[in-house]
Amino acid sequence: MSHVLGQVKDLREQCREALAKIGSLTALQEERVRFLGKKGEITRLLRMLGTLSPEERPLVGSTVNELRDEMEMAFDAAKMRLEVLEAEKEEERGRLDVTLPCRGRGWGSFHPVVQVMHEVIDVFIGLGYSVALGPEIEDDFHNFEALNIPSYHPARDMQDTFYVEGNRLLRTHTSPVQVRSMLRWGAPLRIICPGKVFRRDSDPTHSPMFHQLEGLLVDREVSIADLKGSLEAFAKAMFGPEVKARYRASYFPFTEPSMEMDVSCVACGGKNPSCRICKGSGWLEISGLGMVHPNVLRAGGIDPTVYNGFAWGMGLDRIALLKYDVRDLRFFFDGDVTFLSRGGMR
Ligand code: 2NM
Repeated sequence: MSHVLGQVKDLREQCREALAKIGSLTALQEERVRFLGKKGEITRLLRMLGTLSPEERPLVGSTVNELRDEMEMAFDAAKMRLEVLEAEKEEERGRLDVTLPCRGRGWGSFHPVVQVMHEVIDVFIGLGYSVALGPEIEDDFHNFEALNIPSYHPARDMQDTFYVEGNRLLRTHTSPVQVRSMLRWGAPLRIICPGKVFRRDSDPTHSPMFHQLEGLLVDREVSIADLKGSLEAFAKAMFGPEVKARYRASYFPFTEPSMEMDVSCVACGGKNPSCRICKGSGWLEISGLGMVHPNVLRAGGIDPTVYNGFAWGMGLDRIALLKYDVRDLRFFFDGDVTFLSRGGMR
């Protein structure tokens, strides 16, 4: 038997082994060149035919040709198999796994001051009050004159009030809404007025724009006990049933008598002499209040010989400051979303 036939046998075996190991189309192409290329193994065998005797040549030649045809078919089959495999891998890479948890987009939330505003509104709605709203740009009559604030009062000074064109001003409190409500609805009246107010002031505890909620009740034979009833019900609903209240004499042009209400410290309950919230005093100033001055009722078109009433006002920003232990009031208005969506402010 020709030595070439032995090489054909070896080569068939080599090719079979090589094909079994191939894992990619690039490797397949390299092997195809090694066996079937112009300078490959088959070509080498065909060249050797010239060294054989004429008797041997036809049989060996056709055996080599058979091997070549066999190899070509084997390579074609392997190519198809690998193409299918690689297509499947590619599809796997691009597949969407709908069971994966999605990336959160983050939920929006109400501004802390608005949250406090809604809490306070809810409490007074429960006590039978209605919400009244009014313009932020006001006139001298509704913001000052009708509230018994005389023209020489320092609050009217350019230093304290933002004046705008046309003899108008940015309201310095929400009381003008109560004047408008008295004129529009008359007595009896039970309203709360939440909203933005403006004063020329800016430091860690003052912002030129802040939020107030004022209340007004007008009826016959209203007493200070009624006022304390409303405000203490509010304090308990807002800060917890344990909270205590105390009153200190004060002065406002629009009420007589006037007082301020403190509540026992929501952080330490008056038990921590170095409390950051109450500065060790045990008390927090929450609200100014009083019996509505007869001049104010008269300016509101209500007869003070028939009706009387009480009113109070509080700073919503200050309550939010205490509630969320924020150091600087101005953080509330810097628009920093990270601060505004901090834990506990949801
Ligand atoms: C306060 C304190 C005391 C008040 C009075 C009135 C009105 F319009 F009825 F006269 N509204 N709000 C008032 C009374 C406001 O804020 C510290």
